[in-house]
Amino acid sequence: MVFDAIAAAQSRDADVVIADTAGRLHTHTNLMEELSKVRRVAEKRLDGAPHESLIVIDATTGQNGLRQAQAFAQAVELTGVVLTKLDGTAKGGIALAIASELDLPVKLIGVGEGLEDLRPFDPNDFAEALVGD
Ligand SMILES: Nc1nc2c(ncn2[C@@H]2O[C@H](COP(=O)(O)OP(=O)(O)OP(=O)(O)O)[C@@H](O)[C@H]2O)c(=O)[nH]1
Ligand SMILES: [Mg+2]
Repeated sequence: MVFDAIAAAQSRDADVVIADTAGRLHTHTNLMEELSKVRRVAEKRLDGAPHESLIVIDATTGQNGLRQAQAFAQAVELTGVVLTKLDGTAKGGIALAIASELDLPVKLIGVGEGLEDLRPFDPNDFAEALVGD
């Protein structure tokens, strides 16, 4: 499917293809293998693809988020993290563990359910919200 999507995008001269994979538990080996396959298929259709592989982590996730990110990083060579649900009470401290253990940057944050609520990550804002000013 990602193969066809890239082909269609190329024939329409599109700049970006976003492949949104279905959520899965990192403990499900066959589904993690499927994820690696999506990556290999994209690579086969277009040199250098996928240019980004982002894992979406809910800010309310505790230490399990680190294990999730580790397993996903092994399956698909992650390039970054999207940290969602920062509009709730969770401050997203798990991002620190992921950044230090896996050397992965947070690239986007989610602060609500609207399209405009997906925003670039600002390290200063994040640090202030985490420890207070
Ligand atoms: N408040 C808030 N809600 C969010 C945020 N991000 C996602 N949601 C909501 O959480 C719910 C699940 O979001 P999805 O984007 O469907 O989650 P998903 O991980 O793609 O789920 P699957 O594709 O089923 O694995 C939806 O109701 C979203 O609107 C966020 O940053 N803040
Ligand atoms: Mg989804």
